[in-house]
Amino acid sequence: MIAFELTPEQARWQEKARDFAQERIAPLSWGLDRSSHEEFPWALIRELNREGLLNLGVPTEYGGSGLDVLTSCLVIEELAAADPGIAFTVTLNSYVPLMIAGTPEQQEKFFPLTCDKETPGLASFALTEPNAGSDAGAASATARREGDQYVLNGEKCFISNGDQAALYAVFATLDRSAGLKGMTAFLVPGDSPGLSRGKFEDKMGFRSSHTGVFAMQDVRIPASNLLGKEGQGFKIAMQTLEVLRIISCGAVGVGLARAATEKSVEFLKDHCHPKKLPNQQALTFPLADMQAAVEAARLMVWKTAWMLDNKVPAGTMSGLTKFFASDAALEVAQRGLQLTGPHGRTGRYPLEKLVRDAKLLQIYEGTNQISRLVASRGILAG
Ligand code: COS
Repeated sequence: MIAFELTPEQARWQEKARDFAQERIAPLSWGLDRSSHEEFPWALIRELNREGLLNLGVPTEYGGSGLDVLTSCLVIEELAAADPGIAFTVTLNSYVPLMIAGTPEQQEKFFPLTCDKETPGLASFALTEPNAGSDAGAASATARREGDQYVLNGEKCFISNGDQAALYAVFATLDRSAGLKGMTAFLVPGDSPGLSRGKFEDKMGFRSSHTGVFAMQDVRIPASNLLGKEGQGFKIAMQTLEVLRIISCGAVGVGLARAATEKSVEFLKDHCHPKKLPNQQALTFPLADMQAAVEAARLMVWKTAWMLDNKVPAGTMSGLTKFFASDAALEVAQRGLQLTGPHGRTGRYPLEKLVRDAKLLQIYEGTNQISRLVASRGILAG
């Protein structure tokens, strides 16, 4: 049985997110993009937290909103339609490896770092290194066991919230000779002695979110901060990415593409004769293509989110959805920019910004080449 109706609860979250996004985020989006973005929008993050829109997937008993993946995607589409970078920051607090692999004791201990009602912290997924991007298994950060502690060393780069997270999920190897089976995941609080954060990247898009480097020099953490078991780090990273590719890329891409379409419609209505416009097909046919892309990407996001919520293996769909939704977002934003012309470089019709944001969707949470690799392997495996 297939039903596309939202439950009353889902519709309530969608409406709440839409209202907040349009009233509180949209007016700030252009300024956040244009500023030097040294100031992280903490005031907005705290507001999102107060509204229950920051720790979406975290169980309510730990201070989160307890949403499933599908409902989170509805919320994220709304936030992304107002500002994709802010939506992206939110997604990292919602489905961190602590959600996926943390024990109840670890969740009880660490979620207060990100869910505190007044001073919520941000979470970070720290996998990438200067010499290990697409080939995530080549990560060379090390961990060694000393008594009842682990000692971590190494450098991580291109880490979202890397310059300021309260909690990092760090992937490091206990045994380089064991390859992927040596990779292990650890929970590292941001204030751990020996952890030094570098400057954030001055990047082309998603300028309202921060991406940075951090280094670990003999960072000591209790053995109880081991996430999963020794050697399970690679699997935990892949499981996390399977979800993030839907919520951080798919749902963000749908919101971005929707905003690009809506802004283009607004522009055409503002600038064209209302009676002539419907017959000006050079202007209106692109709208049909743009809307088709939004609808198709949304269906893929909803289906994959449903699969994740219902524990249906979703690796292939996650890969397909990631590249389809992000390719669609870039295509739609570029078409919108072409339609709006020079007006598309302004804050009123910010298509140029959406093009820059959309390009990054094709790169993060695994490049679209990696997504095609994951999906095609799944197709061949049947
Ligand atoms: N869930 C659980 N386990 C998974 C999994 C998943 N979604 N995906 C892979 N695994 C397991 C495999 O089953 C395999 O385990 P076994 O050895 O026990 O069979 C193991 O992980 C290795 O998988 P695989 O053989 O596919 O690894 P490869 O090195 O060939 O490929 C890719 C891994 C390239 C897909 C991986 O490195 C990757 O996703 N890279 C991109 C990293 C990325 O997205 N970085 C962005 C970080 S955040 S911006």
